[in-house]
Amino acid sequence: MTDLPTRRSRRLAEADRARATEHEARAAAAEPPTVAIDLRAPAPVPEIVTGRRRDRAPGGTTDGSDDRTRVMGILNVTPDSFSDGGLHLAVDAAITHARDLVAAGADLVDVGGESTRPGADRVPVEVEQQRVLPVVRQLVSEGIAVSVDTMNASTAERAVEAGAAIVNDVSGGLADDDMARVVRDTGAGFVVMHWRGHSDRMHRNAEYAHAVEEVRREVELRVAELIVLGIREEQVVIDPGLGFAKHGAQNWEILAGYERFASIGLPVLVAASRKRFLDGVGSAAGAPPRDRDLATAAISLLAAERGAWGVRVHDPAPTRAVLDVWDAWRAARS
Ligand code: PMM
Repeated sequence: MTDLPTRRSRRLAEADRARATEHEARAAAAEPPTVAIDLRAPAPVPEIVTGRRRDRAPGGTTDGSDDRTRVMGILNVTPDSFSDGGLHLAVDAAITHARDLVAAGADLVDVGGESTRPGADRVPVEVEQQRVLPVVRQLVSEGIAVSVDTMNASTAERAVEAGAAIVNDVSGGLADDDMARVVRDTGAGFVVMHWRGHSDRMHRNAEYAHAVEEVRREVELRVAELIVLGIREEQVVIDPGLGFAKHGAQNWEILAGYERFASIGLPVLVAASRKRFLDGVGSAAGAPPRDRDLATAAISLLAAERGAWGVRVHDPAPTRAVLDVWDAWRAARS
């Protein structure tokens, strides 16, 4: 007799093992799918998004209980933005300009490293981050509220880690599949702009039977998708995307239809500053974009009067002046 297994007993053992593996595979396949439940408390949403703005104007309330329209100052750290491209490309110049924006009345500074003007090419994400992250870090260290204007999830994530309160994404999360996760996990504010494609093709996409209703429906749908992906309503600010896949007159229709956007029930950002549809309105036709700041301020006032959450402007001074007038007017009424 020997202890060595016979060929037959080896075959039987192999057959047993094969049956066991098959059984395990069948059991695994039959198991119900597991659902991951995130038990972490949701990250708090910054107050600049949800809360009331610090009182600054004469005639406003002193208990901090007003909720006036926020002024978002534009800081394009780019060589090619349509109105200020190349002016603030160096980190020092960008930081100096951000301080000027705040001194002129901006409540927060919107830092972007990729131009989205019609026809603009995409910028490598590393270049975008080299432009914006040092600026975001410095501004945050000075106590300045910052939003980051980006379509890239990794830039958004790093900027929020550096202290940015808001992600301002002109694509509303459509350009990068990972954006919704970043916004959901960080609790950052999220500006969801109406978008129909990248700058190289946005003019071809400006086809509407009824611009206001179609833009409204598309914004509402996008927000619903984001909510399904786990973003909370209180994180969201909507923006109809003036100048993005919209021809001149369509932008005026959108502004005139402001209440349709407000009726979605979310805060609204109006970003008309210096855009081409303002050419010749309140300034000479063909004048440089910076000559459109008075027209921009007029739109800021009309938007604030309708309760806009914020206005996004290149030069906060005229906008701050008209908003202070509106605050004094309101204060006298109540
Ligand atoms: N427009 C530009 C860039 N970012 N962000 C939002 N939310 N809305 C806009 O309309 C918008 C934006 C266009 O370029 P600019 O920075 O020179 O204004």
